[in-house]
Parts: sequence; structure tokens; C-alpha cells
Amino acid sequence: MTTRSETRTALDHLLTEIEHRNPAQPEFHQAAHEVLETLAPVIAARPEYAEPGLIERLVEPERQVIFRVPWQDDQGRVHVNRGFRVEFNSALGPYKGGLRFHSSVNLGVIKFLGFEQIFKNALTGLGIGGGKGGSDFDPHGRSDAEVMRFCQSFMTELYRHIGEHTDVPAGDIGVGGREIGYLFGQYRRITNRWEAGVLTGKGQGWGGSLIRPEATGYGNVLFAAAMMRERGEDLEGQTAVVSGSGNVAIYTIEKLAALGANAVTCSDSSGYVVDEKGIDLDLLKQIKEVERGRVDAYADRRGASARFVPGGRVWDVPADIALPSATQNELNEADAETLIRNGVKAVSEGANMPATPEAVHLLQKAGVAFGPGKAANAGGVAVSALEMAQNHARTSWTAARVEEELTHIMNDIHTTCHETAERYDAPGDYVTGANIAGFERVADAMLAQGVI
Ligand code: NDP
Ligand code: 2IT
Repeated sequence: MTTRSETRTALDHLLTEIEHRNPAQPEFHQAAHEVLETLAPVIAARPEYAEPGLIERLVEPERQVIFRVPWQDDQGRVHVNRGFRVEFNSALGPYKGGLRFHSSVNLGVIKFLGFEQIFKNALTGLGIGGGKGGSDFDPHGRSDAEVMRFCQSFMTELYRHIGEHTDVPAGDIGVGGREIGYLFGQYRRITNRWEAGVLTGKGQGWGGSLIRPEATGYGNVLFAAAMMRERGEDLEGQTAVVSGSGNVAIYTIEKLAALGANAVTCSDSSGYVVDEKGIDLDLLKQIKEVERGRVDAYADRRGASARFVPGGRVWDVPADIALPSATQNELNEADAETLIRNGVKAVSEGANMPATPEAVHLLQKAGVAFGPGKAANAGGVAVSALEMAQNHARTSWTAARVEEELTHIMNDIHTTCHETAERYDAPGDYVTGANIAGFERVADAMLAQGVI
């Protein structure tokens, strides 16, 4: 019988090896640390998980594809971007996870996202493995025609690696309905197949699921509400700070309002907006979804209640709950101190890995309910899996039905994380609960399926 401390030492050795074998991938190292550092109790308690090679296989992607993406801008100039698809783990189902188009994308970023996705997808309870992809292409300021040519070139390589039973991409930063449309069109053209289940986040007239655009933000608010219920409170009357102003942030703000809370901020890479009256969602959607503009335009058009703070941090605005919904490592130790000083009760991650490890530690130590992204933002991929189910059955469900399923799934994830944390002597620690519960499901499937 291995003890927890022996297991911890073995995991520390493995983490050192991961750093050596995957140089210059700090985000992947961070994600691996965050998961492996919480697994000692479950590995010590269940000897089958100590089988040599299990964790080593879990941290090594099954397949990594890197390819050239050449495209021409509107002036005829040729650009060369790099495309990625990391197919991390398919023990539970086809690889599933989004595509990110952002200038910061590199192999380490895609591997961190793909690694997180394995456990997140396991937590949904649905049959989906983990993968992620994207490109260092920056869509900001590009015309629709340029984005279309880029997406067509990207898919001209990606199509050979994906399929409804193999690997099913969706959106992430920089990839929304417009991009999924262009990607789907090129896939259909190259393969001569109407294979709706090859991509999720499709338009509603051609195979998309109702509530998929809303699902990540709505799901994160449902997770935050469940954490608050655990503390004997609800969201009614609470003030919220939200970062980002893209897909996740917008539908987070919408669901907060529906549950009686008031989101007073949003942001983008230029700075943040604080609006004392609460964010006017129609105006924000018009600027971000229709005009593809910047958040300072919101403050200009909203009037006296709103102001734009260039380069500032939303975490400086006092609030009861915080929902980081932009990008990784956007909430650091100093931000956590500010939130705690201002009396924050819950932090729920809409983005992937937005809080640094130091911030998470401080928040948990201060008794703040902390919902890790792989649990709190799982609603998006869960509804993607429901989109795949509808595509497979050649049917479409009502918005009410999808939202009801989403609500069940988020409440189940909350309960699973909460109960798992208690079972492993970490009551209230959703990080440990999410990691162990996700790990158990993937590890059981990997052990049953042999050394592959
Ligand atoms: P969008 O592209 O729709 O929006 C991203 C938002 O975050 C924009 O406001 C963007 O501002 C801001 N942002 C991105 N990168 C940075 C940066 N480096 N610094 C400051 N601001 C930044 O993406 P999503 O809303 O889809 O994704 C947001 C987060 O949620 C990501 O972490 C993603 O991985 C995660 N997520 C998304 C899911 C989905 O279904 N879409 C599901 C689960 C998680 P700007 O325009 O200035 O770059
Ligand atoms: O990070 C994520 O979970 C997503 N970007 C959504 C993935 C998906 O396949 O819907």
C-alpha cells in the first residue's frame, strides 16, 4: 500500500520530467501541476491508479498535429500562420474541444487547454474525449473575406484529422458562429459529406443547437449559484464583476440578470468598463457581436453611469462575486487580495485557468468559494455534446429542453465536485473535487481499455 506522501513524491518526480520533456510550455506545466498536485489522495486510496504508466499516458497527448496555414489578405499579400490540433485523450469518446484563434496561441497553450478539456469533458458525464486546436492567426481588424479565406485554408489541412466519430472541434477565443460557418462550409466542400456532427456551435438553421451560444456563460452562473446555495445564499441582489466581453462574458451577464444579480463590469484587452447601473446587454451585444468594436465605445454611448478605464483591472471594482471570462492568468495574487479585501464571496471561472495558482490558494485560504474552470465552464462543451446527439438523431430540441438539460448537468457537476472533495478530506475544495472526479472517470476507462 503506497502512502499519500510516497505518492506525492512520485507525482513530483513526474512533474519535473514533464517540465523537461515539454520545454517552453509554461501554461501546460501550470495545468499539469494544478491537476497532479491534487491526485495523491485518490492514487493512494485506489492502488489500481498507481499502475506504472497510467499518469504518464494521461499527460502525453495521443496525437499532435501542427500545420502551415497560408492565406491572402484583401491586398493580395500572403500570410503564413501555424495551425494546431492536439488530440489528447479519447478514452471516453471522440476528441472534443474548441479552436482558438489568437496571436498568443502556441503548442503549449493548446496543450494546456487540451489537458483541461479531458477532465472537464469527463465531468459532464457525457461521452466525449479531450482535444483542442487553433492558430496564432489574429482575427482583430480582418475583413469577413479575410477570415473566410483563413478558415478555408485552415480546414484544408484540418479536415483529414476530424470527423463526427473521431474529433469534433468547436469555438473558443476568436472562433464564434461566423468562423464555424466558414469552417463547416469548407469541410463539406472537401469531403462531399453533410456530416453535421463534425463541428459544434453551428448556426441554428443548419444543425446548431439552441442555447449553445449561451451555454458556457449560463452554465457558469448556474455553477456559481450552486456554490452560493451551499453557503446558504443565492444570487439575488448580488453585485458581480465579469471580465471579457466575448461569448462567455456576454451570456454570463445575461444569466446573472435573469437570476436577479447585477453585473457592473466587462472588459477587453484595451481596458474595462464599469457601469454603476449594471451592464446594458443590448448595447454591449450591439457593439461586440454586431459591430465587432471595443469596450470603450460602450462607455461613450451609455452615458453618465459608465466609464472606461484604459488598461485597468476589473478586479479593482468591489463585488460579491467574480466571474473571470476572458483568458488564462488574468486574475493574479494581487487581484485576489483586492477581491478578498472587498469582501468577495465566490469566484467562478468562465475562462480556462484565468486565476493563477497563487490567486487560487489565497482565495481558498480566505474561505471564498472557488469554482475551477473545468467544472464551472463545462456547460459549453456539455451543450456541444447535446448538439452532437441532436445531429446524430437528425432532430432538434427546444430551447427549454436544452436549458433544462444544461441546468441538470451543471447541478450534477457541482454535486459531484462537492461530494468528491468531502470524500477525500478536502471539504469545500472544488479544485480537488473536480480534478479527482474527472480523473477517476478517465482513468477507469483507460485502465479498462489497456495500454494504448
Ligand atoms: P471570445 O473571443 O468571444 O472573447 C474573448 C474575450 O476575452 C474578449 O473580450 C477578448 O478581448 C478578451 N481577451 C482574450 N484574450 C485576452 C488577453 N490576452 N488579454 C485581455 N483580454 C483578452 O472568447 P470566449 O468568450 O469564447 O472565451 C473566453 C474564455 O472562455 C477563454 O478562456 C475560453 O477558453 C473560455 N471558454 C470558452 C468556451 C466557449 O464555449 N466559447 C467554453 C469554455 C471556456 P479582445 O477582443 O480585446 O482580445
Ligand atoms: O473550453 C471549452 O470548453 C470550449 N471552448 C468549448 C469546447 C466545445 O467543444 O464546445
